[in-house]
Amino acid sequence: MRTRAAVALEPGKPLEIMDVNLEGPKAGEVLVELKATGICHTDEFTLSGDDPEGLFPAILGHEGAGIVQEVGEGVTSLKPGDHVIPLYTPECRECASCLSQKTNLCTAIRATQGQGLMPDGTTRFSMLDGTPIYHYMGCSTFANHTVMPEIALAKIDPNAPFDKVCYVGCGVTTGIGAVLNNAKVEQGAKCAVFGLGGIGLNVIQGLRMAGADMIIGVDINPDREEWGNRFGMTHFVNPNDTDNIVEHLVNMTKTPFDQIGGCDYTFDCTGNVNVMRQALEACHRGWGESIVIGVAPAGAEISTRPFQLVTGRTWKGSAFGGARGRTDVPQIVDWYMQGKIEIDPMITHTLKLDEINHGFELLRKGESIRSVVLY
Ligand code: NAD
Ligand code: AHE
Ligand code: ZN
Repeated sequence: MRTRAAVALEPGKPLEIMDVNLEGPKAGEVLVELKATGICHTDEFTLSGDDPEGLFPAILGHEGAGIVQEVGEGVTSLKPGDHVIPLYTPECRECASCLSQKTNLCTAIRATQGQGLMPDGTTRFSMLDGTPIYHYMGCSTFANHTVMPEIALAKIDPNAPFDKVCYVGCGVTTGIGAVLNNAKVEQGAKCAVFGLGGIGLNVIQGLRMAGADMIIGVDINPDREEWGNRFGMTHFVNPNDTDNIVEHLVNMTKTPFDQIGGCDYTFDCTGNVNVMRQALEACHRGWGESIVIGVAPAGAEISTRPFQLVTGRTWKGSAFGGARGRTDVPQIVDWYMQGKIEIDPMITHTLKLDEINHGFELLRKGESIRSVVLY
């Protein structure tokens, strides 16, 4: 079949909107008609050329929602008409990682996914002249239709609005999940969130759910203070207004009883390795944990004095909020439908596919929280 897609032909260039060929689903695969997709900073990261796994030409996008059109041989858990969210972290429930119950990082198809291919080692997308187009993060949601492995689709409430719950496909789950699944933040905790964009604001609403006492937002964009306030932030710091952000946060968290100070949990949602260091060092001596969510460019490395770890701080990472997609994503959609979490106000712009490059511009300029493309 043919479908309409935004194709990343080269790093650093705008996406090109064009008709592309899409082969139907093979065994274990599913054809999905996408109804909406968000634009995440990771799409911009890969488009910029900073992603060591970046391949071109590719159809980017990994934050979608849509309807199953057709299923390949052997698919049992989905049927045409089901509403689904594509998962860049699948859940096969059979691999060593899934069975370990220690991680959400299913390894069933990770190797081919990183090569921009379906699990059988081929691509379903091609240009009209036959040039193959790579898949992206196993999803490629910047196309009106895509083919996905069955294990990488979460079946969701058919009443959930696509234009909102597509955001559960990455940003919402990543932010809330990092708090609940990875950090396991307890009531009364003192926390700092670095970077209040599409991910950081969801960390903030996760911290509100967890009952944190101090939710300190840190961002160089002063407009983000108002955004943080809307979702439960209790304090805001612009690092440009202080000589030493680490000392500043440590002082803010001191009490008459605890003159050591430091955060119980910090979250990096910037992808900047200097910020990751600040986030670690702003943690409380003896127990503070820092969760790295941001994705750093090829070649970037984190550093700190080992003494920071010797004295009890822990550095952790989080992918897709530690969520097991087929199990947890439908539940997060239900939380949204029940009014337990907010999504609507974070979707600042809705665009047509033809306008997708404008969505990237808004993201680069810090003028959007989430732009969503509607098909
Ligand atoms: P975004 O562009 O919406 O937000 C980034 C925010 O960080 C902005 O508000 C920006 O002003 C702020 N910022 C930039 N530099 C800063 C600094 N030095 N100090 C403080 N704040 C700073 O991006 P997003 O969509 O929220 O994504 C955030 C990061 O998370 C990206 O690196 C993205 O690739 C990554 N990400 C990771 C996962 C995961 O599973 N680990 C999932 C989604 C996104
Ligand atoms: N390809 C990059 C790493 C990208 C990365 O870390 N991706 C996150 C999801 S970001 C979503 O917006 C992730 O889940 N990673 C786990 C995985 O298996 O990819 C690089 O540096 O090579
Ligand atoms: Zn993302």
